[in-house]
Amino acid sequence: MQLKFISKLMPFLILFPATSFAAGHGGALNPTDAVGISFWVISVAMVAATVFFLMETQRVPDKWKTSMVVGALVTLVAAIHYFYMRDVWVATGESPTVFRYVDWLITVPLQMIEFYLILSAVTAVAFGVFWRLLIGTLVMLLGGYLGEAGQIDATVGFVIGMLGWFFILYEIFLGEASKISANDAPASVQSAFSTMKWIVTIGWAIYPIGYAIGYLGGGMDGGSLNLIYNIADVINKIAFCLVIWACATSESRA
Ligand SMILES: *C/C=C(C)/C=C/C=C(C)/C=C/C1=C(C)CCCC1(C)C
Repeated sequence: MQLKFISKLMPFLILFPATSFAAGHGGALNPTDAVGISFWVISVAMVAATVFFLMETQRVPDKWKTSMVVGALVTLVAAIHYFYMRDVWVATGESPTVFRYVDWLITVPLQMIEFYLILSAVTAVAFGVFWRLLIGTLVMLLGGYLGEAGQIDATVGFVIGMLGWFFILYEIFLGEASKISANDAPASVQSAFSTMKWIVTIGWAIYPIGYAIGYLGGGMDGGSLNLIYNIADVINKIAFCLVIWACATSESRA
């Protein structure tokens, strides 16, 4: 009873710190700064998505609640990092690389957990699925970070990152996760799994392409790279979690 009450208040509890972060500390946003504005708009969209997912959590059947809450955590964690990243960008004009990777380090594993959760909402799933997706994520992000931060050669970092990503793709296209989805999951879960799988393929491809142009190819200014990463995050965070929401609500109607 009490828990239910608190959970109803959650979305509003989140709005308070969010609006205080939103006030910003690094000074005013220049209306001609497209990158700064994209940080701003996306941070607001992440807060809105968080409230939406938390409210909707109360509407879906119990077995879907964890997936929905994890989805809300993805957008909440991203919202907070976006407010900070905007501050760094506005105050210094530099890429907030560390914040970006801290955000990815938290939100990408949470999204990998989602693959595990939507399957385990409907059938028994070995924990190895989760571990393999997690390890792939860590390798991918570690390689990328060391390369972007200049700790290792940018090409080596890229190759390590790509290997981690391919490992994830293998698991969801051909590995155990894909087999569980194909053999044991109802149609609604299969279709969510499939859409999420394609987001991880096509939506995620935007990041290595940005990295490659920025660090390996002709080079790109920090602003453009941030804009590319920002747009990719809208697809890969908000749309990704909306797919889970759609699955949970269509399952519950069925
Ligand atoms: C919400 C944030 C997401 C979904 C971030 C995803 C990031 C990637 C898929 C990054 C991938 C990279 C490679 C595949 C190669 C090396 C460089 C990276 C880290 C940009």
